[in-house]
Amino acid sequence: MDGIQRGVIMADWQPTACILCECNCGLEVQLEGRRLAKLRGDKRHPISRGYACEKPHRLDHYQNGPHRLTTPLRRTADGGFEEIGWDVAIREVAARLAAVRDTYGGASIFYYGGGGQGNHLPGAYATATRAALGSVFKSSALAQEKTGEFWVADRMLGGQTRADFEHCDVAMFLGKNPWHSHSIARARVTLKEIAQDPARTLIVVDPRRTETAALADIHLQVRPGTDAWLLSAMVALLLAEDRLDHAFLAEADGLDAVRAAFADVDVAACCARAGVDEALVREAVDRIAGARAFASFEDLGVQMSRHSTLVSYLHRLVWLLTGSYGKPGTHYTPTGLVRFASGASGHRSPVVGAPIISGLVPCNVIAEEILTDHPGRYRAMIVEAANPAHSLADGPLMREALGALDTLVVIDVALSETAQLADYVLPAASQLEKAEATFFNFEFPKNAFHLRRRLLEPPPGALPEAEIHARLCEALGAFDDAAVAPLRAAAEKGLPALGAAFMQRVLAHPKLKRYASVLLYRALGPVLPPDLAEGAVLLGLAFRAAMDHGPALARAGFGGPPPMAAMALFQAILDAPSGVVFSESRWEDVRPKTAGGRIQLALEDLLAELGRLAEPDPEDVDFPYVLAAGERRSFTANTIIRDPAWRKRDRDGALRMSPADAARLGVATGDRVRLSTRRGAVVVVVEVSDTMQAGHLALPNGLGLSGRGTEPAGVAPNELTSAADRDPFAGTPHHKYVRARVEVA
Ligand SMILES: Nc1nc2c(c(=O)[nH]1)N[C@H]1C(S)=C(S)[C@@H](COP(=O)(O)OP(=O)(O)OC[C@H]3O[C@@H](n4cnc5c(=O)[nH]c(N)nc54)[C@H](O)[C@@H]3O)O[C@H]1N2
Ligand SMILES: Nc1nc2c(c(=O)[nH]1)N[C@H]1C(S)=C(S)[C@@H](COP(=O)(O)OP(=O)(O)OC[C@H]3O[C@@H](n4cnc5c(=O)[nH]c(N)nc54)[C@H](O)[C@@H]3O)O[C@H]1N2
Ligand code: SF4
Ligand SMILES: [Mo]
Repeated sequence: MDGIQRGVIMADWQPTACILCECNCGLEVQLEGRRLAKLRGDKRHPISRGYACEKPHRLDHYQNGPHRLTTPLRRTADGGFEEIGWDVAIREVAARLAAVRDTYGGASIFYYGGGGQGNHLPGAYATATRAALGSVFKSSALAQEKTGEFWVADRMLGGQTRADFEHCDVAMFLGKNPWHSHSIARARVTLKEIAQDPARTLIVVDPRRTETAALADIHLQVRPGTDAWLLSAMVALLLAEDRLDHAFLAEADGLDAVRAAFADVDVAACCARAGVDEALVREAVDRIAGARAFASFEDLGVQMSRHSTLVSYLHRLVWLLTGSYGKPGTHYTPTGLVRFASGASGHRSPVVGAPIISGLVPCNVIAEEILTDHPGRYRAMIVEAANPAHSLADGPLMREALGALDTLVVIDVALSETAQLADYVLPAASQLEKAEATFFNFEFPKNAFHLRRRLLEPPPGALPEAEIHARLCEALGAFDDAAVAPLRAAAEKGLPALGAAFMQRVLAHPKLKRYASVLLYRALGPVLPPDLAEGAVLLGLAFRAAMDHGPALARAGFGGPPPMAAMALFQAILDAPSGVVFSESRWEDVRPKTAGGRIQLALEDLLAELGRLAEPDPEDVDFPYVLAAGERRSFTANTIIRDPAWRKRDRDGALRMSPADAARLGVATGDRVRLSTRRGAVVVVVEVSDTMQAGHLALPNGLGLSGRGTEPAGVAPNELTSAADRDPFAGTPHHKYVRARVEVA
């Protein structure tokens, strides 16, 4: 019996999932008391199929680290915290936020977060609390990475896209290192398969010879921040040599405008500016244009660098001009359980007037929207499952802004950098102490959803977010027992009765519909198995999915009228501890969802930007290096695990630098240097790495944490970044392009 170890009886392997990146690979865990003693990939998970990287084996540092909070905290007059009971906490938080709402309006209550890499149910329940408070504006990490891409994708194709790397013959990763950062299912297996097959080509665009680049057939080792030039050259070559898929482009508008805009692009000059050999660029273009199926993924290396929104656009031109859309091995719009992003909303933020894309205020303007005497400023904030004091640009400015709020409420498992600034900290049950899930469901044609079951009781004093939001709504008087009682009675009779009561009593009433998530939790939660109670909201989400994606759900076995399909799907989610395939789409149904149903190739505002690329970069003699502030490495996971002891290697998160720069400065691996930018300065340990090009520096993300449960290790990258350093269209930060200087410490 392999279940008996050191005298402790271990339970069987129990299914759960990894929470350290968006892949959420299925895991199996053996518990030893409350310890996550053994972890392995879960072969029954429909997407990861047993795959897991090295990181989750040390997940116990998340579950049982010294950072865990077990009682609500209230700020004291002397600036410290005191422990308070839940009743007091809920009553006071509700009263404080209601007072802000009543004095300044609900629009002054800002919501940030809602989930990280492993937990999206908090955001679903928070919709009810936000409705009760009249909160209008919100944001999350997506508004510092993906909103530029969302905006472009929405205008060109009417929806977000992902790529099918399993079936492509030419793959490209643009500012993306999936060997470490993953984001695609079973990344290392897929990368090796492409690399080892002589009939397939792997192209990597990255200034650093990353682990992924080392596997590539073609590594376009751009100078940092020059992707706009490289991609302009690629598009210009496709046009000049007529390597276009004309049959495909018959369904697209704007080709002539694109042609005209690229007529003057000087390919040789662009390649020179990007620092890449023109012959290699031509070879890459030749492989892409000649591909049977081309799949490509852009990520932070370009989305957090100069011209990021323009690059998202040029990137799409490369794959649309070659017809790489709507065929196996190319690009598609996933059939999600919830709509993940919705492009432009046309709204603007109240103070700065920044564009709100996919409902999210750009992260880089949040501090500016607080630190002002503008009447529309944010005065209170709820932060849930996010750590903006650490993760947003310009840490010092963010801390000042969070400190200037009338009320800051933080819902977290740890006393994070953000929680340390809060007026109230509400301790959440960990992601193994409640049912939890994410909406990072991007697979195609079969797509899967995984509701993980609770494996451990929360410690006394910590509550699941569902319960926290239900209590806050009740304290705010959002609804009363009379609204819940008939739903509860129906739930006790079974799902069909609840479904009917829910449609009739909640969805048909605009006032109650806003509280649907929490009403479902109150009515259905107690009837569900206790390890699935927080999954109640999924019934409502399944209803929406059934309305939006009937045929795809039916192909996966959830047919019939939407209410029937929704209930069958919900039941299947409850019954599948390792996840369930919920939709099956068809490649022939991958069609642009733009207003006219046609692909829009010409985005005039972005085409106009091309002209600006001819301008020379001013030399920056004071800050001659380019710093990538926030690289993904083997043992980084944003700030989800706070104890540096979890990292087997690179505990202090070294600053990577090229051998040439190290020689010039006279430093070696292990030495300390002073790294400064216009915003700040830190002292950091150096790692000399021949994967770096001269003039380029890289710091890992997620380090430099402070406070209870952590020891000093590494530096916080956003002590060095500036909020003003952002994309002119989407407001996303230039974290990968921070001008810097290095001196021997
Ligand atoms: N191990 C680990 N995995 C993670 C995470 C984690 O914290 N740790 N976080 C998850 C999250 S939240 C995200 S968003 C993803 C992000 O995943 P990635 O975007 O892959 O992560 P990064 O390492 O930040 O950046 C990718 C690459 O961009 C390159 N780069 C830097 N500057 C430039 C440039 O100017 N041009 C180009 N073309 N490339 C450039 C870097 O050298 C780096 O290899 O990772 C997820 N996965
Ligand atoms: N300079 C620089 N800055 C960056 C980046 C970069 O590359 N460079 N990357 C950016 C990117 S892509 C991202 S995604 C962000 C990530 O930054 P954030 O979105 O701010 O999130 P995390 O660091 O993942 O913090 C998650 C928080 O959730 C808490 N938590 C964990 N489990 C639970 C739970 O069950 N319930 C609750 N309520 N809380 C929980 C953790 O303790 C932690 O405080 O960082 C961004 N910041
Ligand atoms: S790939 Fe991501 S989700 Fe999968 S095991 Fe690694 S860190 Fe966890
Ligand atoms: Mo991210």
